[in-house]
Amino acid sequence: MDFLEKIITEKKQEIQKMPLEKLQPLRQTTSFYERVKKNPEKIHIIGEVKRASPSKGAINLSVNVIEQAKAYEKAGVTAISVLTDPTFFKGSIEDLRQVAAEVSIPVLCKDFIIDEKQLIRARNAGATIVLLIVSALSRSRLKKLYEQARTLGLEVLVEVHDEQEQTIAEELGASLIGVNNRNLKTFDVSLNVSQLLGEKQRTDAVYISESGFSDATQVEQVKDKYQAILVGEGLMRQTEPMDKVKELQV
Ligand code: IGP
Repeated sequence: MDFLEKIITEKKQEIQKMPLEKLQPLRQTTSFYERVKKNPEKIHIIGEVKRASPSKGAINLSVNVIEQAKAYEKAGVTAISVLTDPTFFKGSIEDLRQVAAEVSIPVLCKDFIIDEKQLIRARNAGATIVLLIVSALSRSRLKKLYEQARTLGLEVLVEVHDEQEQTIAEELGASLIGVNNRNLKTFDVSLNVSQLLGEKQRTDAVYISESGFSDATQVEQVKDKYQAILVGEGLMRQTEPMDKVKELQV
């Protein structure tokens, strides 16, 4: 079983125990899409709160998520991503709730979403963006969850890793398309993925290059084709995350 299959199996059990929450009001903020389109010159950064990962183990388990998120916001990130998976990433929906209560920019719920209950829970905790991973979902399920998320007023980051998945995201009409440089089945990371798919963009979506960024030279390599990058580990290992955000802002 590859990692993705493993996490989906685990996720199904997590969801069985998850109550269907009563819908709370959507947290109000200017959309990520609008923020990027209004300021197309700069490379936008999504700073991620990531305590651990299945490929790296512990990254920063005892991080103060509020301080971390505030530092990102102060340094000028356009949105904050919070890993909420407990089993493999040691995150929680409470991490997201705390962050969303303390910042005013968009917050992305980073999880393996396969059920509408997760969308409602994310929105109630203050997320305004949710992640849908093409390789984790059937096409019909992807379409259904995408529509449900949009109906809930959420922005959807549709994550892809190859050209076929990119076409699926584009045909879905996704306005945020994330190209993950990490293969979720093998954990291999390569910016070549972003460079290759960068040549194939066919929509006016905001394209986001995700994973593996730790210095400005890497950002230079993708900034012509991508309007944004998503950075986790590269910020979580810093004692001064603000300085790192500024350094990556090429
Ligand atoms: C961040 P990195 O290499 O900067 O820590 O990566 C982010 O892209 C990564 O956490 C991620 C992810 C995902 C995690 C991208 N897609 C899907 C869980 C699920």
